[in-house]
Amino acid sequence: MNYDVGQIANQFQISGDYLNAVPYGTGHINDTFLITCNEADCEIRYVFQRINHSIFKDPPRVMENIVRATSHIQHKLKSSDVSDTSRRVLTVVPTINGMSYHQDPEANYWRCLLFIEGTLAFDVLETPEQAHKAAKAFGQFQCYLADLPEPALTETIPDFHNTPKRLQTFLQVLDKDPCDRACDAADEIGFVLKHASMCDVLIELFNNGQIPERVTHNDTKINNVLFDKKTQEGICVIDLDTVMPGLSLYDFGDMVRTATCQAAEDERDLSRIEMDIQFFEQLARGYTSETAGFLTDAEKEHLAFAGKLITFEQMIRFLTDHLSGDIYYKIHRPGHNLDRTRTQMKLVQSIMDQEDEMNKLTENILNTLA
Ligand code: ADP
Ligand code: GN1
Ligand code: MG
Repeated sequence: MNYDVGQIANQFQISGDYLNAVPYGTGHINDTFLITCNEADCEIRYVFQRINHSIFKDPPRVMENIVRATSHIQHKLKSSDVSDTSRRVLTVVPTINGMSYHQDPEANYWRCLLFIEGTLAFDVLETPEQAHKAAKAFGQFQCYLADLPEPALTETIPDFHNTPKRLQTFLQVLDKDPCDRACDAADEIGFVLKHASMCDVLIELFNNGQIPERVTHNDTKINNVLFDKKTQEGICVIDLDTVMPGLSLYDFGDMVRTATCQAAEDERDLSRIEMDIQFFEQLARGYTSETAGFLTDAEKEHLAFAGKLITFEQMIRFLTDHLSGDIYYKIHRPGHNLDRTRTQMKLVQSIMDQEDEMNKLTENILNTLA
């Protein structure tokens, strides 16, 4: 769809004159644009995003969450001795009316963020050290938000990581098979049915009080952390639409899913899909270096399991969308969600094959920290 982003940019308190807008990033949900403005012959850049309101049903509440979380982190950074605070947390640029979003005449919701210069985002990591740095950034993000004052953040997508509900929805769609696609996905459907019992594990630990609810990011896909080009540090956690109450293990699990595999989420050559234990080790080291002080025993014991569960959950989500006719995730070719399903299935299998080793690793790492 075409949008007059220049017109929308005029609604925000941006500096300089609007020059141009280009589509940006590889996200599956929102529409992201990079805007360039000119002020006294200097380029100033912003990120504009159209919030996908068929997925986020209440964009004003999404923005309220984001403003609360980013203001809290900004406040913490300012009272610490770190430099560069405006590059370490997103800054929401207000509209000319002082709002955090603008609603256009077609009822689309738009937001504007400062573009964080001198950074890179990766869909696939290049080195285990990057996994360490990304996990440290996500761990630190959880720490910063651990004392966010009441009231609780709004649940922007209810039951987002409720894996048993994701399974239920899958079974309902499978039953109807509305696009007659189940016949192409027999192996994948069989895999979900065979391993379905893992879906209940974290929710049961939560219900038993062994795992607490925390403020979590819930979408810790690896391209949601920006790396500083000079220092290589994981400098800023972005894509904050799903920051809300959740389990810390959802965040660690999604890091395992996206940071330990050396191929893209939609890779068709499945021989390239494997959980790389070196990346996993660095991920666990980076994450626990920030969070070991507050994680409960049950959280620590389920780090590897969370990687398996969240990858399985993602497999279920992609497969459900394939069977439903591709209504949730953006697709760029026919069968795209089925390709994505297959990479996730292969990755779950690879995690299962290495789960004992992963558990030994996390235990050793935590022992050395204790
Ligand atoms: P989506 O929800 O579609 O994944 P994101 O908020 O993750 O959208 O943005 C998409 C991409 O745009 C990111 O992966 C990153 O490359 C880039 N990006 C987003 N926000 C910023 C920012 N403030 N500064 C620099 N790059 C950004
Ligand atoms: C979506 O927006 P993006 O691309 O960062 C999705 C995540 C999935 C991910 C799979 C709100 O994330 O939950 O894990 O795709 N976001 C939402 O790539 O559903
Ligand atoms: Mg993103």
